[in-house]
Amino acid sequence: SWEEQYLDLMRRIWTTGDQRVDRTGVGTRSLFGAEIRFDLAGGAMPLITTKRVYWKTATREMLWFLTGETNIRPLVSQGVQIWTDWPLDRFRRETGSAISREEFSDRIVADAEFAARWGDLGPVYGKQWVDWPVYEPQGDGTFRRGPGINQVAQVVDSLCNNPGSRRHIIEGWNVAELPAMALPPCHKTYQFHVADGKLSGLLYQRSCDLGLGFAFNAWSAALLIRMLAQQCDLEPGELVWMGGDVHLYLNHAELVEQQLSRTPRAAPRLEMMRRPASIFDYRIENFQVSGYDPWPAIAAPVAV
Ligand code: DHF
Ligand code: TMP
Repeated sequence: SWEEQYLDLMRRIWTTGDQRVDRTGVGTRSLFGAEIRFDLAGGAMPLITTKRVYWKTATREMLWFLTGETNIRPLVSQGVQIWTDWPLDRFRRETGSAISREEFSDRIVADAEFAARWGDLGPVYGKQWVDWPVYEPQGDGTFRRGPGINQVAQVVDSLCNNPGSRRHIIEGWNVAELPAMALPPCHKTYQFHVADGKLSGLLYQRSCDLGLGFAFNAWSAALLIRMLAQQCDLEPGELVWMGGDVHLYLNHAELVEQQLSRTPRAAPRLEMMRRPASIFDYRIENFQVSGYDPWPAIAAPVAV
């Protein structure tokens, strides 16, 4: 099964991965270059069963990307805290404050001005996906900011009208804007492919936290395929996940041990309850998961 591919990769990295002190100082074991494939036929989804994964949280994050928003406020307002640690870290560093995570996220929700000042991640995924900046030459050696490019809308258009294209790509890696981002994109490139009425998608992830981020990234990539397929009247095909630096943090020993001792269960299915007018009109209540019977959740620290 697909989850066995994932657990095999986890075992291989934990036992033979190259150990180094990474950017965060936590330390990882790492392997370079990996592929995992998942068949989405019949509505099946790559949702890890060897621990409970909060698919609604990951779905809310994906819907947030599609709005083009880069401020964590709409996420935090929905109780989604997966991006809170980075703005919090910056706030503490720049102000010397010892504010707690709870206090910080309460303030992000309560105070719009505070959120505007401290809650933004910079031009990350959402911004690049739906508003990639364009600079138009003015003929006198200067450039003016033109209307941004909506890559997601362009991909919907090309999938519907030119399905055989080899250029269905959504790219997050805007080299010029990397310095302004809280984190350079991890799930940086999505490519789509239509064959036989089926839509497949490939995600290239340059850096993968196999214990924490991966579960979200695999779910979200499949979700994006499902939404695009629905918009273009295609059947879901395959998700091909490719990892560059795939690693396990050294403080995830407990998680690794637990997950490797558990037997995967059947993949759940995702039902989409409505077909919105566009890819940008999905709501959390449009998604329903059935047949998800995971092992218990495993808490693990996130390296900031
Ligand atoms: N940094 C690192 N070191 N690893 C990541 O996976 C990561 N992911 C980012 C940003 N930076 C990162 C964005 N995505 C969690 C999941 C995804 C995510 C960030 C954090 C996370 O903490 N998951 C927990 C709790 C989930 C919840 O709050 O519901 C989990 O157990 O899955
Ligand atoms: P890096 O920028 O130094 O590679 O650190 C980013 C870390 O976050 C790395 O452990 C990978 C992890 N990550 C994911 O696995 N998935 C994600 O979606 C994000 C945003 C980060």
